[in-house]
Amino acid sequence: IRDSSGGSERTYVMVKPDGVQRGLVGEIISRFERKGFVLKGLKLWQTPEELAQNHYFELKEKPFYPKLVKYIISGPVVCMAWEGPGVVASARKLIGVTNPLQAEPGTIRGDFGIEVGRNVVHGSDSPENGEREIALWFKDSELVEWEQCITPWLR
Ligand code: RTP
Ligand code: MG
Repeated sequence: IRDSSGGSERTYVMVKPDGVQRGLVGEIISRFERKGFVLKGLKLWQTPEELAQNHYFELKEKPFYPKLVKYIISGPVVCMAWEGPGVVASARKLIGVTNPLQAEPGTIRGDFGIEVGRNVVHGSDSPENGEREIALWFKDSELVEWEQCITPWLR
């Protein structure tokens, strides 16, 4: 739908079941919002197992894959599509490295986690995967095309 060569790109961010249970949804949305990215899709829902398997298909051979899928379907998640220049890499920085014990303070995982299997949040690792994951988790009708009026104050 959108030409990512135009300087803007999209990423898929998800508050994982532990983040939802712990009441971190607002905190996490807030960090992306204050950074200046634009929210294009948002929903809370219970993930079907097949979707979780599809989302993590690249990790299918990893020993932790079955536990990972179980974790992702263990409770509701909050799905987000965020847009902005460089949003994929920037979201990964805001989120922090995979293992929360290694993640820098100030990052979401660095501030809120201690366990790699309970690392609070997901972010796409490339613009291609951003588009793939947004298409996987959202119907077209759940994504809203809108312009943020404060953009001139940001960039
Ligand atoms: P994510 O995809 O969730 O944003 O995380 P990531 O890119 O930082 O890490 P990735 O390698 O894609 O792994 C996906 C998720 O699998 C779980 N994991 N467990 N050694 C382990 O037990 C292990 N390694 C990875 C984590 O929940 C990780 O976020
Ligand atoms: Mg990943």
